[in-house]
Amino acid sequence: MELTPKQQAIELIRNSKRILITSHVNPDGDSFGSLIALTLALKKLDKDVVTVCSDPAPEFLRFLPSLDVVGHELAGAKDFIITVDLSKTDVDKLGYKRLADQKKLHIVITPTQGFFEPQDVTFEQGMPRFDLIVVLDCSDLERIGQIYDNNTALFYETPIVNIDHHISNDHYGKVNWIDLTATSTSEILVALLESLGREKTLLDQDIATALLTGITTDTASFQNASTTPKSFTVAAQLVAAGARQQEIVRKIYKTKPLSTLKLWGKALAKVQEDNENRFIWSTISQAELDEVGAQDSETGGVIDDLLKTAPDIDFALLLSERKGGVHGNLRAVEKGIDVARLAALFGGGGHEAAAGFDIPNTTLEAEEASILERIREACKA
Ligand SMILES: [Mn+2]
Repeated sequence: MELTPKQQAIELIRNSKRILITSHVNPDGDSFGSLIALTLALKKLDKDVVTVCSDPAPEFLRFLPSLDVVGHELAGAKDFIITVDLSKTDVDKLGYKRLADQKKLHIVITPTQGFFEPQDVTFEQGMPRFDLIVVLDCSDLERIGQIYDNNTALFYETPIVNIDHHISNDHYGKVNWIDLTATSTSEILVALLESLGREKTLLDQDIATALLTGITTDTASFQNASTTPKSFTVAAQLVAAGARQQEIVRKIYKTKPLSTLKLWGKALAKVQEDNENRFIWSTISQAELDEVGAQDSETGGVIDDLLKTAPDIDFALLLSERKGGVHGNLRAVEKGIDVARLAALFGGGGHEAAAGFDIPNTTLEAEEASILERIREACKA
């Protein structure tokens, strides 16, 4: 009988010793929650784990336990091997000397007798340092960012387990565990940890807190249309395992920097509605971000906390200027509205209830009207 993706993922993880774990750029609560949870759990299983994300955690996630298990650079993904032919003479001593001023390293080989010659020495790249790569919450490999760009060969040479809940996932793994009914990757990981743990539970207070953070942020506190009975069951299980739910709510929803509140003011003052196509939209320009001293990442909350609360709409759209381009954020309010389909019009992706897109090297002024026009056309189609 053929194994399910879940069973294959579990087999691969069980049989691997050195595991690299990563996720997407612009990380959110689900990517960091799942990165931390899987790292801590695999360490309990005595796996040799390296976890990296191309970008650091945004400010609102800095309360997460064991945040420092996630690095930002992948150093030495492969060893460099120097081979010395010992058929003429053997090695008596081996040492090295670092020439700091010349940025050089001398490797000193003292023979037992005679001498070594250049032709006795050969070089090669070692095997990748990992048996397995687990990519979390990431619809395609490019979304991993510089960790992928700088180590492309590693990603081709090493088997990948791809665990995600986005409909736009392009199945780049050897094993693709894509559960579209899950609210978040963190929710999928609860099932993974249950199976990996076998006789004793891997869940502890920190792991449960990290996973509940992912579920909470991806469902906007269980408000999104994607919230299912199962997500409540899983959340209850995590709270029972010691997840610090009040801390999550306090840190994520009740602590807003003044800059975020000012930004909300700007966005709210400009909300417009399209009654015919049942959506609302607003914009945040780079000048407004600068004026209130807010970071790009603070725009994310605007759509979840404010725009989605409007009555009688199917979805909300927020357009913001980010990194020299225009970023679109879409949220479904009514169940059955698929905003990933709208994001795809602009080369973006996501899932039914929440999606986004980026149009590089442009401004709001240049794009706003044509974006709205294409979205209206798609609404009518
Ligand atoms: Mn997610």
